[in-house]
Amino acid sequence: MTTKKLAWAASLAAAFLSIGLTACTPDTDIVPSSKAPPTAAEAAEFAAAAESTLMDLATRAERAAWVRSNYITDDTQAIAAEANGLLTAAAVDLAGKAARYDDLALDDDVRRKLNRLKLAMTLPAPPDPAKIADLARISGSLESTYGTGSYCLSRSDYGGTASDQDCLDLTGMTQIMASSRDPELLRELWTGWRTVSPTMRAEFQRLVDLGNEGAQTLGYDDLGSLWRSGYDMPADDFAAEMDRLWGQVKPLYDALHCHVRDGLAAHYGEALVPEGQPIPAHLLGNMWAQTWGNVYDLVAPADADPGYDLTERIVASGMTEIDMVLSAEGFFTSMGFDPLPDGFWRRSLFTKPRDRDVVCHASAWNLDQVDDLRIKMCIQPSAEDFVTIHHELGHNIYQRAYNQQPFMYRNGANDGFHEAIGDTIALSVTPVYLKTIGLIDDIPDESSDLGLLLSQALDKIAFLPFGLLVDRWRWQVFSGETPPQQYNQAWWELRRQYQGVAAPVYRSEADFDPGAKYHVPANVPYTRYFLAGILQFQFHRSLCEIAGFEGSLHRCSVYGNRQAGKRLNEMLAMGASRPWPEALEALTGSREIDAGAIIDYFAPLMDWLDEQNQGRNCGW
Ligand code: X8Z
Ligand code: ZN
Repeated sequence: MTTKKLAWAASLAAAFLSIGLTACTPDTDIVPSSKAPPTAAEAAEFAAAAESTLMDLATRAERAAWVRSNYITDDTQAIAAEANGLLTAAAVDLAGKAARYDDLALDDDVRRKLNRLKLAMTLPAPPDPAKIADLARISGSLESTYGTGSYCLSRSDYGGTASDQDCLDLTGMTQIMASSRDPELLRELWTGWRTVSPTMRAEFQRLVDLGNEGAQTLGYDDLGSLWRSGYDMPADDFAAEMDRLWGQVKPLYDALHCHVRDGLAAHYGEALVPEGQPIPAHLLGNMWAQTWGNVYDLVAPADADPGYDLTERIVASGMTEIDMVLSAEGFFTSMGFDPLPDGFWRRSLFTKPRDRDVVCHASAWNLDQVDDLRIKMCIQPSAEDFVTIHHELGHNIYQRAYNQQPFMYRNGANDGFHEAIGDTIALSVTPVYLKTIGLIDDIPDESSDLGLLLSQALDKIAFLPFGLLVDRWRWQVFSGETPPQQYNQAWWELRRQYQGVAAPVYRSEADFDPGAKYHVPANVPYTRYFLAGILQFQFHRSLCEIAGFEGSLHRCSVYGNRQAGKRLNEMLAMGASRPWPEALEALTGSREIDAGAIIDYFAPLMDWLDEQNQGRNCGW
C-alpha cells in the first residue's frame, strides 16, 4: 500500500498526510464569488483548480510523511502532522465547495472528479482547525507508537539475535514466530507484541469520533460508509459483493482449517489444539495468524515434497536485500516495463537502520506523483519478503503507469487492484521461473504439485477471512454498533467467526488487540487485501491466457512475456479514470470480480483436502 498515503485512497499514495509549512495556507478559494448560478464550465474549472491545489499539498505532505516514517522523532511527527492538516483542510473544504455543482448536468469526467474529491480521503476531518490539527497529530502518533513498539523477553534461550537485554522489535519477533515450535515462547511473543497497543485506545477512540464527524460533514453516515462508497457502486452493494465472494471461497478455507488444525494437534497435542475448536492464534507461524505458510512442514502431504525451501535457497544463494529487489524488478522488465529510476535505488529504504526508529511495515511511494518511486521496507532474506518485494514493486509500477492521468485519477481502478498487481506477478514465481533465475537447480516433477499448492494455500487461502474481518470490525466500530467498551471483545468474536482462531490467553478490555495490527493505528482500510486476494488469481488467469499458456494455472509463469505485459500495462495506465469494471474488462474481458480463478487454481488441493479430512471433526 502506500501506507498512510494519504488519507486519500489507496495509493495516491501517501499523499494525504501533512506537511508543516507554518506560513503557508492553501489556496482553496477557487469558487467564483459571484452570485450567478453555477455552470458546467465553472464546475470544470473548479475541478481543474482543485486538482492542482491538492497535488501540490499532497506532494508536500508525502515528503513530510516519508521523512517521518524514516526517522520517527517528535519533530518529524509535528512537521508531518502539520502538512497532513493542511492537506486535509484543503480537501474537506474543496469537497464541501463541490456541492455547489451537485444538481448540474455535468460532463461524466468532471462529475467523476468531483465525486472523487470526497472519496479519496480515508480520514476526513470536520472543518474546524483545532479538530483538523488534532486528528493529524493523533493519526501520526498512533502509527509511530506502532512503529517504535518493542517487547523485552523474559528469557534469553530462544535462539534469536535480540540485543539490548533480549528486547525485540516486530521484525525480530516475526522472525522467531516464523520458525519456533516452542508453544510457550510463541505465547510470550504473541502476548508481548500486544503490550504495544493498549496505550493506543484513547487516541484510536478520538480518531473514530473525529473521522466520523469528518465523514458526516461530507454527507456519509459514518467513516465506514465513506470507505465502502469508493467502489463505483452503492456502499451496501459493495458489502454484499464481499459476502458473495467470501461465500465462494469459504468451503476451501474450511477444508484448509480442518487439515491444519489436525496437523497442529499431531505436533502440539490435543490438549493445546482440541478438535472442533478454534485454533490457538499463536501457533500458525504469523503474529496475526493471517498467513500460515510457516507451518507448512507440520501439515505437508507425504511424498509431495517440492524439494526446495525458497527461504533456504535465498539465504544459501547469498542474495543481498538489494539483489532480492533487483530480481523482482527483473520480472517486470522482462514483461516490457521500464527499469526503476535511479532515484528509486538511491532513496528507498531496504534494510532496518540500527540507530533510529522507522516504520518498518512495507510500503511503496511516489513522492512527486510522477516517477519519484521508492519502497520502504526492512527486508529479511525470506520467501515471505521476496513475495512482499514483488507486492511493493507492483504498487510502484502501477503508480508510474498512471502518471499521465489527471491527478484525481492517479490511483488504482479501486484499492483492491492496487494491492493485487505485485501479488499477481508473484504468482508467476514458479519452480520453472526460479530455475530460470538460478535460485533452484532442479524443477520438481508434477507429483510434488500438491506440496506447492498446499504451501501457496497456507498463505493465500488462509489470508482471506482475515482480509475481510479487519474492516468488518472497523465498520462496526465506525457505525457505533461496537462501542469502545467492547472493542476487544468484538474483535475476538470476529476472529473466531471468520477465521476460527482464538487468543491463547485471556483477553479483556484492558487490551486493544486490533491496535497490534499495523493498518488499524495507521488507518489503512483493509478490505482491499481481501479483494486483491481474489483479483490476483483472476488477473493471473487472464495473463496466462494472453501468454498462450496451456496447463494448470499454478504452473504458469508469464516471465518474459511482452504481450501479457502490454495488456497489463493498458489496464494500469487507465488508473482510476474509469469505473473499475472497465479496467477489469480491459485485462480480463469480464466486468465481474469472480472467485472462479482462485477456486480453479486450488481445485486439485481441494480434492486432496476433502480426502484427508474424512472422519475428522471439522469446524469450530
Ligand atoms: O500491508 C500490506 C503490504 C503493504 S500494502 C505489505 N499487506 C497486508 C498486510 O501486511 O497485512 C500485504 C498483504 C496484507
Ligand atoms: Zn500493498
